[in-house]
Amino acid sequence: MSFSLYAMIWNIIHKSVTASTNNDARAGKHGDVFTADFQTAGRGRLDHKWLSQEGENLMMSVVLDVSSLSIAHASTLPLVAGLAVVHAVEKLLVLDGGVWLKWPNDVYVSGKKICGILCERCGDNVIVGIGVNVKQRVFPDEISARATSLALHGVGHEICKVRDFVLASLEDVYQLWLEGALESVYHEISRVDMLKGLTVRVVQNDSDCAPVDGLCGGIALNGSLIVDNMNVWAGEARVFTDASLN
Ligand code: BT5
Repeated sequence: MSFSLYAMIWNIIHKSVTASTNNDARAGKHGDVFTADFQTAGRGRLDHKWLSQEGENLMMSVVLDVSSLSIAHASTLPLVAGLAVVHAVEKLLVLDGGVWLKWPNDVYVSGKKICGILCERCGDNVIVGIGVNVKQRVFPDEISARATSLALHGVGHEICKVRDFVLASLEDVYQLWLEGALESVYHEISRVDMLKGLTVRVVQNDSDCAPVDGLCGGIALNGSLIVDNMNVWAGEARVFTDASLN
């Protein structure tokens, strides 16, 4: 397969059932896109599970070669992927201002999660695993209060259409980001930053580090979350009211 970094050719490899498309993508090369109708062991960050009804949602893992980039540059790819999904969902839902990027890389609509992203480094590549809830209307009890889908917002798109919108957005944002146009990418990230200006608690991934509470100043250019002038690099952020922090 031939490709140029500046004109992506996506190579779609589909399975009906797999353990995790992120596992499949370990054998992939730049531009490969692994998709599945069902994952028997869909994963989120840490030990979290990704739960998705068979044939109802988009599950895909995109392989991108980042070997020519600095570690600092490559480490902001999860946010770029999140922004690409925000742009795609904005187009699919035609909801002005209602689609948000929740640091580090979830996509929310009306306070509920519609997409989760899991980026994993594998040699020269980053595997960008993207789960978007498309047709599912009923979710398992443990996530039903927090999950939403395109269908629950009244749109009945086919999964392959959602895939193509996400890949087109990813190509646009990825190219800007590759060319080093970080300022314009971050201008957009700032526009859709769900936590900016809210009081948050961030439970850090490193369990030796205490949770960080405070006013969120938004996502920094280096990909960290600013909380009370501190940079938090990895963790799970929750929004609190002032009262609940006491
Ligand atoms: C994520 O992790 O949100 C990343 C999810 C990535 C899924 C894709 S699907 C294709 C590829 N293959 C994989 O195996 N994974 C990727 P995290 O931020 O840790 O959030 C996980 C949490 O989201 C879970 O603990 C649940 O609380 C919640 N969750 C699980 N399934 C969900 C769903 N379908 N919709 C909304 N929330 C969900």
